[in-house]
Amino acid sequence: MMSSGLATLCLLLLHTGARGFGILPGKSLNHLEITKQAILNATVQTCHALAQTEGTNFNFPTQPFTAEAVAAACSAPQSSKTFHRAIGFIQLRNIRVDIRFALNSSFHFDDEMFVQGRRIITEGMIAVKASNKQGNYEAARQKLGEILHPLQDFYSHSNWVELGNTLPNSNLIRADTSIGNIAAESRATCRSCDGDDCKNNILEDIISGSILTSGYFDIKPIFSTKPKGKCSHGGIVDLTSRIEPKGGINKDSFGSSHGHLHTQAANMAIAATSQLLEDVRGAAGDRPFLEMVGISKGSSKALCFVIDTTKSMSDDIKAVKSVTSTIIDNDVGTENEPSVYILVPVNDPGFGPLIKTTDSTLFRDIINSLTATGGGDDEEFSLSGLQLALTSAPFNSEIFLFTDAPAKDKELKSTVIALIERTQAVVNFMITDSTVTNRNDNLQQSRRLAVSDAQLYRDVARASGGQAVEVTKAELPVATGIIKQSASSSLVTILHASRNPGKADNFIFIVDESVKNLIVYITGDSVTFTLISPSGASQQSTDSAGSLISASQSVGNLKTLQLQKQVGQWEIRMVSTDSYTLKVIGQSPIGFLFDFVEPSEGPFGGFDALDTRPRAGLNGSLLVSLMGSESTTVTEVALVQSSGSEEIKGELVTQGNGDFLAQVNRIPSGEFVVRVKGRISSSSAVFQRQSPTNFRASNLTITADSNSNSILVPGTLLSVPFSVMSGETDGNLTIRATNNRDFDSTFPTSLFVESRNSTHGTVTLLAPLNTPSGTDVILTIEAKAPGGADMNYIVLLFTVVNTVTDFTPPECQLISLEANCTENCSLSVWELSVRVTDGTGVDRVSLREGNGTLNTSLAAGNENITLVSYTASCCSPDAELLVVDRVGNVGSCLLSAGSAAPLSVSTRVTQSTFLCISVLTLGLILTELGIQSPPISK
Ligand SMILES: *[C@@H]1O[C@H](CO)[C@@H](O)[C@H](O)[C@H]1NC(C)=O
Ligand SMILES: *[C@@H]1O[C@H](CO)[C@@H](O)[C@H](O)[C@H]1NC(C)=O
Ligand SMILES: *[C@@H]1O[C@H](CO)[C@@H](O)[C@H](O)[C@H]1NC(C)=O
Ligand SMILES: *[C@@H]1O[C@H](CO)[C@@H](O)[C@H](O)[C@H]1NC(C)=O
Ligand SMILES: *[C@@H]1O[C@H](CO)[C@@H](O)[C@H](O)[C@H]1NC(C)=O
Ligand SMILES: *[C@@H]1O[C@H](CO)[C@@H](O)[C@H](O)[C@H]1NC(C)=O
Ligand SMILES: [Ca+2]
Repeated sequence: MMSSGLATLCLLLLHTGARGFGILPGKSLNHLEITKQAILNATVQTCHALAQTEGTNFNFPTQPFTAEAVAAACSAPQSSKTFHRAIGFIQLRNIRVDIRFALNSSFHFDDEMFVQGRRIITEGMIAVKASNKQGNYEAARQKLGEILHPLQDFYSHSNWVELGNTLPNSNLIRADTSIGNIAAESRATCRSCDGDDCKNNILEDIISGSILTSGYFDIKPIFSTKPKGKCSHGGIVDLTSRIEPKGGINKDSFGSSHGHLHTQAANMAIAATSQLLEDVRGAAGDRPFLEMVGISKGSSKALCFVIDTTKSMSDDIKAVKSVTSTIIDNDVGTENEPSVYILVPVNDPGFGPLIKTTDSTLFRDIINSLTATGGGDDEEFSLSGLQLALTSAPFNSEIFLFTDAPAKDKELKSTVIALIERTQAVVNFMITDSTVTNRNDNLQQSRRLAVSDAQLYRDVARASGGQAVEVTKAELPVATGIIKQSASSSLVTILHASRNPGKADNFIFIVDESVKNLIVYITGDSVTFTLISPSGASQQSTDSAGSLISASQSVGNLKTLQLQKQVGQWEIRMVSTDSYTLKVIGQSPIGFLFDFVEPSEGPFGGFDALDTRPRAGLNGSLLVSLMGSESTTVTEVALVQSSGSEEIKGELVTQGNGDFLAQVNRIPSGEFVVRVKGRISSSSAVFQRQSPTNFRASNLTITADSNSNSILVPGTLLSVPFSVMSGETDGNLTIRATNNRDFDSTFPTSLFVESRNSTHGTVTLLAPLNTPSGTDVILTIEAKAPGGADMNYIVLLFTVVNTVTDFTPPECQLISLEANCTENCSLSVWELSVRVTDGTGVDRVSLREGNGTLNTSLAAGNENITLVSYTASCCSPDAELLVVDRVGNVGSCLLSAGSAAPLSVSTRVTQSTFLCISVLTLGLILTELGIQSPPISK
């Protein structure tokens, strides 16, 4: 236990100690806000450009931008939630750097670690681009968050701002350039200072010579790493600032040593972040870039099927074909169109491959070509198929698994549940009776899944907040109706509860003004209930003429009720002796997102998102974000026991921007859901939302090595050390490591641990040599306590990156230019052809500026050359080509019709009216012209 003295000290550090732009909200701009502003800006720019190319309207949102307003401006209001989540995830990975790598100066550009810091950024950018290219956006976000941290810190920790620069240092996002004139190790950079004098503590010759330096930092009092004469970071935590030369230069907040320059530093960090995002966008293309930040066309949801395709399933496949067709026919082109389609076929032996596409026609063709063969009436690899779907579907997806057979891979249950908790996916099982042919009389019989086999599916469904629908084959078409309802982009869960074993219980839920299309799902045999509306009217389940239920349907074990809309508190009194689940959903723009977070034990405070289950029985925190309306506030966050009525309410701390930290004094040991209540301020009405997912805590704590940089190099064995700390029990832990790519992996299957002590192990992972860059690898390490009742896991995300040696963008070479532009520009055209070449190959050529016609073709016999022809009206005399190579190096070529070239430097470059330069060269030229002045060495 932490003593209260230590706790107080930590609190103090929270307010004063954060290094890098603060990670806690305050008046100064912190990493969270810097990151968010830049992402909002880059998203607006991208949507604006897309609207221009697509010829649609674009209305700039009003400043300051909000996620809601930007999503709406992008014509994707239904992406609001995924946009929020993407920004939040990138932010949390950014501030994690302060927690995991607090003392590694390379991650903060401290100690003049310029080369090392830049390497983190540029190597990370390669991984981000590779991930985007493979459509692995979560991996891209993770790496993006990690590298934005050092990029932003540069402007606070170095003297870039003090040198009088007004633009970001674009060389930090290029691997093959000079970062600037870096101070030699022996060169003094600061003098001791006191009070106001500290504004000018950097030596004059450093400033006048445009010499780049950064502050030294150390929390160890005795052995300082600060060489003689060097600047310090400054502040209470940095002990080097008490050694000559005393004082510091950081601009982390207004209260910092150089706090008078905080605003400049923070604004430049925003601009630098925008610039990095712009480069990532150039490499990805506009649509994939938007996907990366969580903005998609359509519903922002996946339509995801896992289908048993063994012989007995032909009726089921027919139902899937029909529901897929209906969804595609009704929703394509509307805001309910799934943004991505996923299919995992399961057969025997084996399962997969996973098919993921954004092309609805292709998906329909694939579904229509499914046939039911093989497998007999054996058990199938249904959980393996589900695991594959869970590692590929976007966060919060709804997955439908169709089968009539028991799972052959029951041991994967805990892994699947771990992945459900991490992705908050909702898994619905559509379980049909299997038809078996009796050997003796050759007659066909319908056989229901054994209760114990069905229970596995029920458990997984319940954990995810989904349903295990058990019907006959003939009833299936009716049951698939719930798939259509789940397609709505604004689906919210108002209540989800279950009782196993069944018992009578009363459930209360609040319906607010914003909720439409209120639906109640009940699964269970022989359930009866009484519904009581806010006005006090009641209706029994047996009463079909009541006024509260506008429509109801019963098929197999599933009952669906459509409720009349009445705002206020409803009650449903359930009576059943069999197990049952109750779920109330609706459509509303108001929703919430949350992460379990843990206060950092490091020197800088802040909190980190957990990749594991939280600790059982101890206090814990949740970071909750509200979305959908700017005028909502959280009034209550509670952890509600899933199978009982115990509620643990959290204490709320506002974080600004609609975020709240909820601190509970105990995380329950049993399954629980997260319920949020809040107020819509305009109407002071109360709303209620709930996580569909059931969460569990654990007495085991599992951590994995934070030094690994989440990159997997094909052919190189990666070791992932992990440790597990036990609670009160001792004995042998059962360990298992699984990954979504089936890569070779080793791990200890059993580890002995004493109570309250920890044990260590290592998982190794090997990606085969031919693995493409950008492949994402999701590694789940599980530890089961002796007896198997308690389990914890950690889910780690890696990106495969092949070694990159090409850091140069493609180059353009003029082949021909014909421009007969006359006085009246509308009567004449200009045309040119250009050869675009690159060492590793040209990936993409697109038009960034100009409204002419662009045609590209591969040069015969050389796939590293792309031929480009461009024709435009003389009224549009300038154009810019965006040229991207296969590893994502982004360059640009300026094209011009005539002698009125935009830059007078053109002749210096090509001796013609045609100007072709990479973005990098452009930077250098501008520098030479004194337009921008990053110090250049050599
Ligand atoms: C800091 O991080 C970099 C990049 O991951 C790594 O190469 C270096 O070894 C780390 N330094 C220390 C002292 O751990
Ligand atoms: C917004 O992004 C554009 C394009 O990348 C950039 O030119 C501009 O400086 C950015 N604005 C801010 C405030 O960073
Ligand atoms: C954790 O340990 C406590 C005390 O031994 C026990 O009551 C509780 O059930 C355990 N929690 C879990 C999730 O196993
Ligand atoms: C743990 O496993 C080891 C090796 O398999 C075995 O010798 C030992 O008896 C086990 N301990 C317990 C408490 O089960
Ligand atoms: C905890 O385990 C370590 C080895 O992993 C051992 O050296 C230490 O004595 C153990 N502590 C207790 C209290 O059992
Ligand atoms: C420019 O003028 C020449 C000579 O009149 C003609 O052959 C050529 O097609 C013209 N080019 C364009 C792009 O109009
Ligand atoms: Ca290249």
